[in-house]
Order: sequence, then C-alpha cells, then structure tokens
Amino acid sequence: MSNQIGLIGVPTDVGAGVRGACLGPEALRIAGLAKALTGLGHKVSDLGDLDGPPNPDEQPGNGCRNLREVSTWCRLLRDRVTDVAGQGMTPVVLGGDHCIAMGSIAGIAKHCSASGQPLYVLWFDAHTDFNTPLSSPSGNVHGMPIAALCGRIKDSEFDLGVPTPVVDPSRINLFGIRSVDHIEKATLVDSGLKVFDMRAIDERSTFTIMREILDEVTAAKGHLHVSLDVDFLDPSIAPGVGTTVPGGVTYREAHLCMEMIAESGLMGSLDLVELNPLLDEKNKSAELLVDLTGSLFGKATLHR
Ligand code: 5AB
Ligand code: MN
Ligand code: MN
Ligand code: MN
Repeated sequence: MSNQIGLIGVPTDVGAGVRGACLGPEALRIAGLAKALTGLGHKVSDLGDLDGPPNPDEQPGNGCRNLREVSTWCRLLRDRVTDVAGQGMTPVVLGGDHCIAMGSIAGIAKHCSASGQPLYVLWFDAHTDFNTPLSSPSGNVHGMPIAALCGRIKDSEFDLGVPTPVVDPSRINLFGIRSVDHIEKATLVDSGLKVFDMRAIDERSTFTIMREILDEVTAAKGHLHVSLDVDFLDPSIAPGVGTTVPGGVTYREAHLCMEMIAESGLMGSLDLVELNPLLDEKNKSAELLVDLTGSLFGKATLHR
C-alpha cells in the first residue's frame, strides 16, 4: 500500500433507484476523511470531483436506466484511476452509487495488466450486484457491476473499453451478502464467484473467512481492490443508504475486516460507495465510513 492517497470524488447517482448518492463525496469530506488519513501519517491529495453528465432519471423498468450517462461516468473514472495509480498513489474513490465500480475496477485492471499483478476484488455488500439488463427487476445499473466485470453483459452495453472478464470471477470475493434476486441467484451457481453470505459469516466467523481471502491474495502477490457499499453494514449503524437490508455486520465485525486488510498490506485501491446523505442521520454513516477507512489505512488500538 502506498502511503500517498489520491481522493477522487464521483458525484453521481445515475446507477441508483433512489437519488442522493451524488452528494456522497462532499459528505465524506465534511466528515473529515482527508484529515483522518493525514493524522495516520499518509500524504493525502484531494483531486476534486469528476465532471460527468447529470442524471436524466429515466423511468424504472427492464433493461438499463440512464445507460449512456452510466457509461460516461465509468469511462471518466476508469481513466482517472489508471492515471492516479500510475502516479504511485492509492486511488480512493468517493461515490457515488455502485455502478461506478465498473469504472474504478476497469481503471485499476489496466494498471495491473501493465504491472503484471493479478487483480483481486473484495466486495463488501448486502447484495451480489450480479444482475444483467435481462434479469434486473429494477433496471438500476448499481445492481449489475459484478456481472459486467465478469463479462456476463455484452461489452458494448457499458462500453468500458477494457477486455472482459475485467476480473477473473474466481478472484472476486463477495462478503456480507443477504439479498439476492431470484434469477440472479440461479446465475450465481456456475459463476465461479466466491460468495460469503451472512450465514457463512455467522457460522465460520469474520476472522476465519477474511484470513482465507487475504491468504490467497498474499500467496498470489496480488493487487487487492476493496469496494465498500454502505449497505454492507447493519442499517442500525449506517442508515444513510438507499437499499438497506437488515442483518448486516456489526461495528466491530466491519472494523475487524478493515484492520485485517490493513495488516495484510495488500489493498491498492478502494471505493466508498452508495452513501446517501439525504437518508442519513446527522452524517453518522459518513462518519462511520471515515472511521472504517481509518482502520483500512492502519488505525489500530493495541494490536500491531
Ligand atoms: B447495490 C436489486 N438487486 O438489482 C436490483 O446497492 C438491488 O449497489 C441492487 O448493492 C442494489 O435492483 C445495488 C434489487
Ligand atoms: Mn501499483
Ligand atoms: Mn452494491
Ligand atoms: Mn448493496
């Protein structure tokens, strides 16, 4: 992990059903993200916000809503992430809804193919985000990025401009899952994805599963991209998100994940997504995200 961090704001909600995630980057700044990371000894450059198209707010339904705008935002972010990583910084993407992870991961995949490092993704989410335009019950693209990255959606659809699969499905770990749609579930079976749902976490513990995931990345000398959807967290601690699902991880389970990642030294890029300040309570979800990001970047109590 580089101790130079580049913050990239992506103020859009074109992939979401409920509007408001476009305000996420500013809420994270106000919650003190840069200061928290600087306080841990990192050099932080806030690179400002990307300037993409407004949300046309097309009708919900089958297919993909706001497809052109999703594609434009993702391509802008792809190029910025490749550039920031190429400058030796750790890109930290401030979303924005989760569709933008197609852009950040396409960008980091380009960086990794240039450096010859295998790319691994750790996706913290209540949802598997494995819908396609055909299976999606909503048409919201934030429910589709994993399918797109795995090459399950026609390349021309989002026009990411990188070869698919962008990430080998066996190198994608989904953690915290507790809401999967009907057709989505059926297609997961032969996907090759590693899905750790809340049941598995309850039975085997956060520690055991995280150890297993991180050991594999360590053995492969991989680049770890972490994508953190706020709805991964239990709604009682993080209400500021449009798609809450009960039964999420606790404050300590979430911190343990982040602390173990920090200790591994594997994380090379990060998305903080789906924060919706309009649904939050006095910015508490943003403050929790800042706290968790601190743990991801090495804040620890007695350990180490
Ligand atoms: B998120 C749902 N599966 O496709 C769909 O927040 C929800 O990025 C997707 O995980 C949630 O519309 C997308 C019902
Ligand atoms: Mn690198
Ligand atoms: Mn998501
Ligand atoms: Mn989600």
